[in-house]
Amino acid sequence: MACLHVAGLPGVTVRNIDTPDPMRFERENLAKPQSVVAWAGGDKLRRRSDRHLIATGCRRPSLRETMFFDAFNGDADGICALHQMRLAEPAASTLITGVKRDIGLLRKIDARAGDVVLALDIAVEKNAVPLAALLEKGVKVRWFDHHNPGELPVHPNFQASIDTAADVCTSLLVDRFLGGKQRIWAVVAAFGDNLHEAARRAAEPLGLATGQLDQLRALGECLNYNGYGERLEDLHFHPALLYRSLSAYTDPFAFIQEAPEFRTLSQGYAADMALAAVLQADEARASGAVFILPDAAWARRVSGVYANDLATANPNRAHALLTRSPKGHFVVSVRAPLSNQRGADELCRRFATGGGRRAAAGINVLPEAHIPDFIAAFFATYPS
Ligand SMILES: [Mn+2]
Repeated sequence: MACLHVAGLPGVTVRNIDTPDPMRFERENLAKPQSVVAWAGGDKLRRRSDRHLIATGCRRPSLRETMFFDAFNGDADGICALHQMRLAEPAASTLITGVKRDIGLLRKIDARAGDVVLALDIAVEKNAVPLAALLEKGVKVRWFDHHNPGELPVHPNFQASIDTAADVCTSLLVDRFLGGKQRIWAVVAAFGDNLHEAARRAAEPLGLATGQLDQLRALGECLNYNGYGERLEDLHFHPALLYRSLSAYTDPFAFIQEAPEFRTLSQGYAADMALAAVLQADEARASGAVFILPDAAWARRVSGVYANDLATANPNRAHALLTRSPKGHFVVSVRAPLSNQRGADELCRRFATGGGRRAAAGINVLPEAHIPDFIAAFFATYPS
């Protein structure tokens, strides 16, 4: 048994600290702000950021409160997946997100044993190294995703719901997990991921009017549109802020009616799409078309949603959009034909920074000199 005087808390003595070296324990733990600081016998003593000590029952030797980290793709699917989860399981969490293509999010998480990470709509494969480190540290990780995961870790702290079927998105997987409790947000996300049929199928039990479905589609497209850009500065809203604003609404129609974010996004979307509509294909065949977009923020924002639009308008044709980055390379979005949703991931994975899904994939950095190789590979994947 050791006695310990709590630094900075005059008169408070904690007894029964179950540690072989109480002085070291004090040094390492009591100086830390805003953490659980001591665990004494059967009682856990917590120090809130200043001078409150609260005794509570303690079942495990945790020295601080559990922290929750939500790592989510900054597009419609990621945002709506998180919204569904946090409506069902509210928690104060740290948000980790970025532009849609910024999916190496786990390396930004500083978690400790007992903390909980929720990862949504980001590929396991692109986070394999930090994921393994978190699991080994004793962090619990829950994962929902529909991108090609590579090899999945087998670990008692890892729980995954991954389905790469072409008509599934992460929000639909979360919807499955929640038994349809927040279905309407899964519908928004499916529209955002350009899965119109899946969105309408998921919406059937909700008995919505056609006009309402059109509104949900517009919302999904706007949230998705906001995720595209090379840097956060290209975006209208940081995806974490957009999520925070959205998370105040349980009803998407109220968000559409009231939120200034929706107005900004729908106006920006219309303006950017008007600029895209006058682009000519660089190379167009019956089986596929390649567009090259200029180095402009509007082009970086609109490329993904314009690719979806082209795919919907020409369901038998594959599409590739190459957007010039300010750094000189090209960022590539590929959409398989809607009538034959395959090949996009394999095509993109042949290039060093490529990845994605069978129906929709991309390459983050395509050097200009590799454009002819890419175009040849594109038409080899989708021959006339
Ligand atoms: Mn998705």
